[in-house]
Amino acid sequence: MTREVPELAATIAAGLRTTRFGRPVHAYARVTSTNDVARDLAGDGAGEGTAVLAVEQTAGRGRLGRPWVSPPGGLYLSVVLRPPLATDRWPLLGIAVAVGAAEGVEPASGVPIALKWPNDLLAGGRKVGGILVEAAEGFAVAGIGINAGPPGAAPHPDAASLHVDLPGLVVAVFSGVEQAIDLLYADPPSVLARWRARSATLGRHVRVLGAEVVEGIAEDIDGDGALVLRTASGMRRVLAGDVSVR
Ligand code: BT5
Repeated sequence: MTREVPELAATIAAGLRTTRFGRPVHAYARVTSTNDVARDLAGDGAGEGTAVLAVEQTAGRGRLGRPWVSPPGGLYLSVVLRPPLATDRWPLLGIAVAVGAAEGVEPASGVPIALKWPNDLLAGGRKVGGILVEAAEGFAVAGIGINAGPPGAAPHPDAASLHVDLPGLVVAVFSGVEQAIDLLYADPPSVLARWRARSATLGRHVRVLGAEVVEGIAEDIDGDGALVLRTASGMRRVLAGDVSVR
């Protein structure tokens, strides 16, 4: 891990409108993955909302060990969660964090944000952000990556990138995610309703690559966060996978 960037942490702290999220926020110039640093802090007892931000990641990751390209300019943020929920509800954390991130990014950037199941953020149909929730004993770490930088500088083919003030984006994401997580803890169905309202997946003919390939019309997201598909052979639920629109 490299040096801390206290002036960045201070700028964000000065703008925070949350009660827990980002309190505190640790900012670093460069880390392997902000999820690794947040996991260590949580293992040492850090409370819910403790956050790690990095200017750049050298080994940013997505789901299933896939890489997350993380050059300077983008938002790389991880937040410690201590959900007061039965662990069979924890798959909903990623859904809630995606809803909250979208609700923060949209007003901060002025760009409409849609959600692709399970928790990709899309701008203009292209992936502009992703969420990686990693669970451990008694806590989870929610990793949030949002592409940002100069106009036209997307870090990945087919990706979108936002031209925004980064500290303002971080503050907005903290607010959105705290609200969505609080809503999840109090009333999970209302988070699902907010996810549906932003969905770019429901109603589409999709192919889901998970434990197996399932193709059909994406009808709904159920109370477990699973995607419900109408297939040629009946209704199917898929708990994890990657969606492509047919
Ligand atoms: C995700 O995985 O979308 C979750 C990404 C989470 C990143 C954050 S950053 C802070 C925290 N620390 C971490 O180390 N991770 C979290 P997944 O759905 O598996 O998507 C990964 C795929 O997206 C890759 O295989 C690429 O095809 C593509 N990709 C990689 N980098 C990208 C980028 N910057 N923008 C758009 N797509 C990208």
